Amino acid sequence: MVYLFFQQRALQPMYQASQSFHNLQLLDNSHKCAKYSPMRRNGKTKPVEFSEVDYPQVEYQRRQQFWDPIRLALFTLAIVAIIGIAIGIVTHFVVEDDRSFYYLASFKVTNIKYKENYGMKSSREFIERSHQIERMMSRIFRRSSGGGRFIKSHVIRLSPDEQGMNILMVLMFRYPSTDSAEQIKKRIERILYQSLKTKQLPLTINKSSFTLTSIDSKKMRNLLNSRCGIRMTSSNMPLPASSSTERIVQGRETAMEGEWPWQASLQLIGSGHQCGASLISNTWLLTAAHCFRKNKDPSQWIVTFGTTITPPAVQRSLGKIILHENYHRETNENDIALAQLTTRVEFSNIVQRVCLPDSSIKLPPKTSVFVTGFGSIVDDGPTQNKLRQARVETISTDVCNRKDVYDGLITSGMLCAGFMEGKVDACKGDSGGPLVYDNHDIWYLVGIVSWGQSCALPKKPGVYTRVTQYREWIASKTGI
Ligand code: 4AZ
Repeated sequence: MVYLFFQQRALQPMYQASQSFHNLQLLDNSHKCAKYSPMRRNGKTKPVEFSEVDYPQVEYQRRQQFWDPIRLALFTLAIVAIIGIAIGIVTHFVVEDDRSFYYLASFKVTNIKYKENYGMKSSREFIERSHQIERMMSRIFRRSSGGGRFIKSHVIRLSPDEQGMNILMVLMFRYPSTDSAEQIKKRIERILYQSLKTKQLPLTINKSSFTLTSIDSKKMRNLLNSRCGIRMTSSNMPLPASSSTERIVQGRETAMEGEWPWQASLQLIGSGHQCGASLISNTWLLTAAHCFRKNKDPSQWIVTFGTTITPPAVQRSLGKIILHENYHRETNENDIALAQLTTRVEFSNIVQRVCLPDSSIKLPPKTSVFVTGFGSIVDDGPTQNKLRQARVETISTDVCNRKDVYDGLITSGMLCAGFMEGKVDACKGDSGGPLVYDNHDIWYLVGIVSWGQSCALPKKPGVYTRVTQYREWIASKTGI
């Protein structure tokens, strides 16, 4: 195919030249042809005249001149080079195509004592310890010779052991699809054992306890599903942290399916989208209490997941609505509610739960957080069919309570986020939806869109329900 294409292109100009400029060429070359011509009249050289019958003969001679040995050699060389490059490209994309390899690693660490809170995945102790282990794995594999092959690791479980504690984690790599899982396993073990010998690692790993098992992507996803707040692309790759967006008012449409897999849309049958909500387990959603002002009857509501309202990726009905007992519509205090699905949703790359933060977690002012929703992009505008996202920053309660801002209306159960200059904000229809914080690629629900004076006005940032304040209330109603 490649060869034919080249040949056609190489010969085309020659034919064109000889055919289009037939007459002109014959006149132009007349002095050269005359030299060899036997036709002389009156001792004078006459221009050679060719009849149509002579033409193929001339063309043949011209071709013979063109294909002298050097040209022929160069042409053959070029063809061979092109075939070589084509084979290289095909090999690269077909044979050398990389694919993901997943492993379950289990090992003992002997220099750390197990703490009871390690059993709770949302505890600060579990989070900090798992980050330390994941960072260590990253150091081991990223700095090794095949460093670019390591994608990431996730701790699945920390459990007690007489010598310290047991760690169970998944490791993800990308290698050429032609490599076997066994070959890669040997490579991984070699890198790890080498690091145990030569690197100063913060954790003492008992080498003889180390086991590595190759697992498929389904098993890997099931294992990761035991953890919240993880985003994956459809090809089972972890999604990178969102790129910052400068400008749900002045935000952008969400780029990818699965970017905000906990986002839900709460819809009143017959009236469409009303509010956002966040998935916190297979059956529970967290949202704002004010979303149910119009209607508290669960049978009148449906819930959808996915980046568009129509068509939805997944749809469920509601079985139960629990409003906070102390929700006050006049002051917006305790603007939080739970909604339970009639049937559970299975976690996938598109539907996933967000992590609830430990009640002790505090975000300093100006921390980057993301708000997402199907709300309007201008005050009093229509609902958006495509999910939108915006990066905003946390604002301290002291600043938010200033006379020129919200003049003391912000209570301990509220959190302000946005920008003092306005411009980027949640708006009508985003209510009940998530404000999330990324901690080492694990996403935490830190706020619920609650209220604000209009949208995106200067000195009137968005006000969110402070989720950490309601951690015990959520646990008391759901057991989560
Ligand atoms: C609303 O009406 C609403 N700018 C939500 C968020 C904000 C204002 C109003 C914050 O649902």
